[in-house]
Amino acid sequence: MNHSGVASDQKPAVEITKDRNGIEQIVLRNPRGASTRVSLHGGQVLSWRTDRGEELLFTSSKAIFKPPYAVRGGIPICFPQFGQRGSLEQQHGFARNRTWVIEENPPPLQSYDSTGKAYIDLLLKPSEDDLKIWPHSFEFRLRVSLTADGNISLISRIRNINCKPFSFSIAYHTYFSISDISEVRVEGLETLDYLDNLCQKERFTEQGDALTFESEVDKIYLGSRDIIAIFDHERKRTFLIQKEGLPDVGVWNPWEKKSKTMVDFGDEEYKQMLCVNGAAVEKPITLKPGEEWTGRLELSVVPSS
Ligand code: TA6
Repeated sequence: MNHSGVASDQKPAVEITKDRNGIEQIVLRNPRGASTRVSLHGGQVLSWRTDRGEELLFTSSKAIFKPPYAVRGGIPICFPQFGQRGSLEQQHGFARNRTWVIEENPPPLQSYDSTGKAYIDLLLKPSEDDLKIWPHSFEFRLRVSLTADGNISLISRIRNINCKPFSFSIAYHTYFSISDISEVRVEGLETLDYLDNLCQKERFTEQGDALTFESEVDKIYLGSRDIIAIFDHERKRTFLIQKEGLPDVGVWNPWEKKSKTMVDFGDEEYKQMLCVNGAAVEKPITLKPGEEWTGRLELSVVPSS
């Protein structure tokens, strides 16, 4: 048995590697062979594979894997803002463009926990330059886990270590890999109000049917239930999004015209992806000095007819 408590012919539960730019990545595996891969660039989940090695998250073939770009795919962490044009360098904040570190407590090469879950704890703190553009000291701890069933969970704990309150927005900008955007429907957002980014964030109310897609969509659904389902009819599978502390859900597909304007996205790739993002956007979260916020997202995939 090696130090991770895994038979020597098995790969370790937690493995630290590097990408082609020398940026550290952590691979988490479960005993059945499912895996997920997280980059220290942005604390971004880049891959989530089934025990048969099937990739469940979308990453563009034109993605740029080095700063200052966020990788176009996986699960970028949008913090401390989302969809705001203005002071910060990017509309979705700087967390996804920063180098995170591995928290050594407990040691990262820990084997599975008692439930067969492999996990890694990452930490982001603002640099001096970050504090110049966003003058609020924080500690952002992110635990990425892969369960024995092959589900991934992201638990964010954001603590205000400032001497005055601050507010933030957050989104897990999740790129799901799908068979064909015209074969997909989303359930759990019916009848909710939403802000439409294609209509100057004007507020509308969703109709009573499941969402299907025939054109560009860029909406933030407000006050949603804590479980959303994405049915991929052709692949006969359903993604389940379970969340806590994330009242809103972003839904985005750039469709054909917008795709052609994105250098890190293929012209036809809109057909194979859909973003459904657990978020807290409409009402930013305010933390008093010393206060900590926790937000959880768990993704699973189940067979469906
Ligand atoms: O998820 C919705 C959205 O705000 C879209 O408007 C689009 O800009 C997308 O995020 C991607 O943003 P990014 O900054 O990653 O290119």
